[in-house]
Amino acid sequence: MASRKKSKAPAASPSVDRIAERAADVDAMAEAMPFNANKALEYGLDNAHAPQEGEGVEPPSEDVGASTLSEANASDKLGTRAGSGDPVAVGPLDPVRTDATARRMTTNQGVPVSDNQHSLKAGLRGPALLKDFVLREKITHFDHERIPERIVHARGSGAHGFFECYAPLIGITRAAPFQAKGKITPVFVRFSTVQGERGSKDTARDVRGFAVKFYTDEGNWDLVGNNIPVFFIQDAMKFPDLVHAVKPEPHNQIPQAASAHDTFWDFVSLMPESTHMLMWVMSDRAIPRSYRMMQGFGVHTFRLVNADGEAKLCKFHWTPKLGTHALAWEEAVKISGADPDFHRRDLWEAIEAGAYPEYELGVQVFTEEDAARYSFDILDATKLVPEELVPVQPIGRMVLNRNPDNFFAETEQVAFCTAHVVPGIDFTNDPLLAGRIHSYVDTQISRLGGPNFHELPINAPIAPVHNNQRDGMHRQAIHRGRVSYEPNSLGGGCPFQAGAAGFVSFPEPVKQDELRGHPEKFAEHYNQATLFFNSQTPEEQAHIAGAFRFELSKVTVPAVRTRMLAGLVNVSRDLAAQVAEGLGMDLPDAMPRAIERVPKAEVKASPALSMLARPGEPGVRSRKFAILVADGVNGKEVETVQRALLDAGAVARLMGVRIGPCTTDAGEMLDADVSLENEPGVLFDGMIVPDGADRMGELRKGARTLDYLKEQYRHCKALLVFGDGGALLESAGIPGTLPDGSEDPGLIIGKDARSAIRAYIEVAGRRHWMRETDPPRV
Ligand code: HDE
Repeated sequence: MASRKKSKAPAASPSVDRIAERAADVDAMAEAMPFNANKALEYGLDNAHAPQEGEGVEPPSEDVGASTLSEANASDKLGTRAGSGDPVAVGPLDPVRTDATARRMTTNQGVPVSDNQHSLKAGLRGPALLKDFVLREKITHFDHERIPERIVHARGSGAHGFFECYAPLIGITRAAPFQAKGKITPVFVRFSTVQGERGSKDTARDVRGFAVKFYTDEGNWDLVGNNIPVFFIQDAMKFPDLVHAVKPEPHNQIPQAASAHDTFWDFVSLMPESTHMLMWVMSDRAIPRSYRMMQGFGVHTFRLVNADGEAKLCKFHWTPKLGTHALAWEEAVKISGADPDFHRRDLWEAIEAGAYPEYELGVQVFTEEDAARYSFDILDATKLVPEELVPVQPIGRMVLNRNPDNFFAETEQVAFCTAHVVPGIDFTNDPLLAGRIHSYVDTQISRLGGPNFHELPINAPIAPVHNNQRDGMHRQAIHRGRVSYEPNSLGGGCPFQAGAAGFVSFPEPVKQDELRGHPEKFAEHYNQATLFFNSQTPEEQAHIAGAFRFELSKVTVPAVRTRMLAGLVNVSRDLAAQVAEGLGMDLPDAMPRAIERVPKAEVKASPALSMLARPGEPGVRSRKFAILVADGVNGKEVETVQRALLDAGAVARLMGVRIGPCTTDAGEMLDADVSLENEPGVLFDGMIVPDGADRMGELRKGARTLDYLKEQYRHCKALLVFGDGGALLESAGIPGTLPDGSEDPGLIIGKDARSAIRAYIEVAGRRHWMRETDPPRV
């Protein structure tokens, strides 16, 4: 009430009768509003530009806002009167967190359950009885445990954390998280794949969702982005078609979590604006090593608006502190069998171990006038703004420091909506964004069973919620009082509109014909696809060519392959030729362009687009290594290596033929916590093979070890091999040098354990792609 414009209602005349007293108070309050003073404020341009705070009267007594005078009669259930005035889910999650430690079991009605092992029967061998409400409640609840999965982004993992602002951005935006240096805003983040179903593998070639819910003190702001800064299509109208094309084909539901099939490539090859996005999706961006090692982007151009209503345009970027890193494609395929939860587990374990993922938030800020000069349209979501044109300014950092207590209640029920913006953040006219503003709220209504999904604890803001919306499925709040409309005088005019303190849409002038279409600049489809391809290192370019070859080789209709190749000719003749060669096809003519005069791109190469230009912090913090052990292993080497890895912040697991104890050459006991069988080598960033005799000597030469070494080598990971390491690598068929004959920095033959592991740690945090040949040598 503090900021509200108040007029005081005349004091009600004293009365012994509370009903009469209340009636008098209500009447006095209504009388204090002889007319609707807010009404005149509803009209005129000035008021529309600067909405006024609502007027109302302060109630003369607490009773006037009550639903009933009997509210004073408290009980264990009722509690007291109006409480804080805010619904229980608003604010910290503590009041809704439930813990059964040392508690007895009850039904959902709180009735203690005497026996949770048997259904009620007529005699020990008799029929089960319908009146067994305990069984029926349990089974009925179970029957309804599942809710519809997300139509896209069904597979995901979430974490809590915080955002910290580096410096106030008051001149640029009034958005709450950016108002003071060091200001902390709680966040919940959900990472996801797009195509696959809820139980699908994590390591599919796919775009990753990067959705952040900021619980700001001015309400929730959801930045629902991806790990790729552009999108397949330019207009929301095409989204259902895109999704139908990429999802498993409808007749046989094949393939799961994969774009390598006819309908996807049929669609995108007819939709040349997808080409830029396809370059990213065929790059290693689509097979990240970890959610902790990928960038995030808001994709659309947004607006930042300051307290004076001045706006600038903006693109949002998340940059991981650990750098951007990818898996090798073959490795991703193997991981999907060995551990379909690879990314989920990685995120969970890192947070449990205190290796909190951290990302810097950056913005590219530019004006409408700047944008008008660009060769591309900033409302076209298939285009990015090159960093060489507008640099990214860091504005804060996000740290993910808490795993959810319950996957379903939090990660599954979290409802991100692009419509959730706060004062200071606004939309632009990006036609893709416009569709999203509608779609996300709409989808939650069916997914979460009604319009009250904002009351689920994970979705409720920390800012107070008051409005006149009522009822609907699963309503949690019990609203006090009889007023649920505005204007009112019976509720003292409350809740009153916030005026300029509220969300005021940026008043973008509009004077256009209503029509369906896109501006000319949207018709240019290849400049930035070429920019992306040309900005990649040769290794990255080779991976892109390999990915197109793989995906198109799964397309069974030759005409679709040809059509796609024709599009690629417009990106890079060289790329198209490599793919054609890989498919055993002739290079077709270039696909006709949708635009006659191609605008000249202002940037020809953007090193910032290469993942390899973003290695992040050096070292191996939070990376996962296996040290091979068996009876007779050199215990000193194991100890030195393990200690050094742990000191470097890495995870070092002892990998045996089976889990359990083994004895070192010095007779000490080691406990292998993973086995060659239960955690295949693909799940590790590197493997170390110590020296040893006995079983260790045999194990070193065994087929499984040699396979692992080969795999590690093929996936370009660093190897550290002790003892007669050279011979061991040779028996695995591993070449001692890179294809160009130079030394392979990722192959270390250890003599002195201390210096060997030091050298290994220097090179083990990245991949040694220079090793690759196509086809692979090993
Ligand atoms: Fe989404 N998208 N999308 N999307 N999207 C959904 O919302 C949609 C788009 C993104 O972890 C759905 O709650 C339309 C772009 C993420 O819960 C749905 C259009 C970008 C997530 C939906 C797009 C995204 C979603 C499915 C084109 C990157 C997961 C379930 C107009 C900027 C959020 C849901 C989470 C989820 C619609 C395009 C990112 C159906 C109509 C572009 C990260 O509402």
